Amino acid sequence: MFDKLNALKETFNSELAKSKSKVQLTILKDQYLGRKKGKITLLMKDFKSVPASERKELGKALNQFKAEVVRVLQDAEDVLTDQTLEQQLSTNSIDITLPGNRRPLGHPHPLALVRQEIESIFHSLGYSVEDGPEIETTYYNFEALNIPEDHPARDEGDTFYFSNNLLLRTHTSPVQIRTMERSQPPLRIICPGTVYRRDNPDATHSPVFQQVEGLAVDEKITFRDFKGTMEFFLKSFFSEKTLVRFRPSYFGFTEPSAELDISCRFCSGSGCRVCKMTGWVEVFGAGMVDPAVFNFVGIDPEKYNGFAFGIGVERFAMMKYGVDNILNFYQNDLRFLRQF
Ligand code: 2NM
Repeated sequence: MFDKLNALKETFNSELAKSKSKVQLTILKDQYLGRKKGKITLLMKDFKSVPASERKELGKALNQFKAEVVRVLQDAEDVLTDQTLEQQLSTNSIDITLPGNRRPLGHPHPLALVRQEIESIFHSLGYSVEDGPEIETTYYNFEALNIPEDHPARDEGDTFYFSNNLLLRTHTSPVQIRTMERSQPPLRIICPGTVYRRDNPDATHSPVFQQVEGLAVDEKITFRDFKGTMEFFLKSFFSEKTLVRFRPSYFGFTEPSAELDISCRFCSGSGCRVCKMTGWVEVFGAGMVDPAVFNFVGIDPEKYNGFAFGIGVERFAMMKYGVDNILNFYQNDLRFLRQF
């Protein structure tokens, strides 16, 4: 028996030396330690035939050899695991000091930037922001604004109608009407939002565009308050040296009404292509709220008055950033958008 054991030790050692892979190690393990036909297992089964005098010593030797085989096979497997890992690291050569791939971070759209700046200036004057529906009734979009039934602004060719009395709002004025209906003065609000008009798209027209309309209602608001607020706003938005001019105009919902011009920012008033050699550029329309509007919303026109204005966000963004085509804001071309 001892001879068999010694012979087995030798063959095991030589076979172990030849095992160069995990698969080979697994086969070797099975050959020696397998539950049914393993060489050591079989030797242990033969134990019964060993004379009693030899049993103790042989048993000890057998157990030692079995433990040795288990340990040596595990060691050999560990060595192979380390080698494989090192090999992978050296051939794949991952440089863990390289910076990671950063996800591109978004940023506000230029129209959002301009809207936020307009909001922030009026916020500093005590105005708050009001919101309302983009689908409106003819009552809120026209009627309550003193725009008569036969006014061209109501025309099907200018307005997107869903039905006789349902439409996409053509300005954010209905938000001001709704606010005046549910609250009494003093009121200082601005209404930013998307509006819709049936215009063919070109360099200065988009059928979908953004407005910030504003409204102040209180006792004894004067035309001077109106002018001062508009001048403060335009100087804050463009620059301190901006000159502001009020030209008489007409809107159904304001009386008197004005178109506001600023001195041309591109030629400082000396005349260029942008201001068509006039030195002035039209920026928006405004006026003192017509008493008829107050009557629609249940505000007493004998006690209160106020002013209102309607700013086109795209127009402001084009002037501020020198953009010559409004459609740039709606084409989502990243080469354009990344500049802001
Ligand atoms: C403009 C010009 C002038 C305006 C008037 C009102 C309201 F609801 F108070 F009557 N909201 N917006 C207004 C006045 C809008 O846009 C060019």
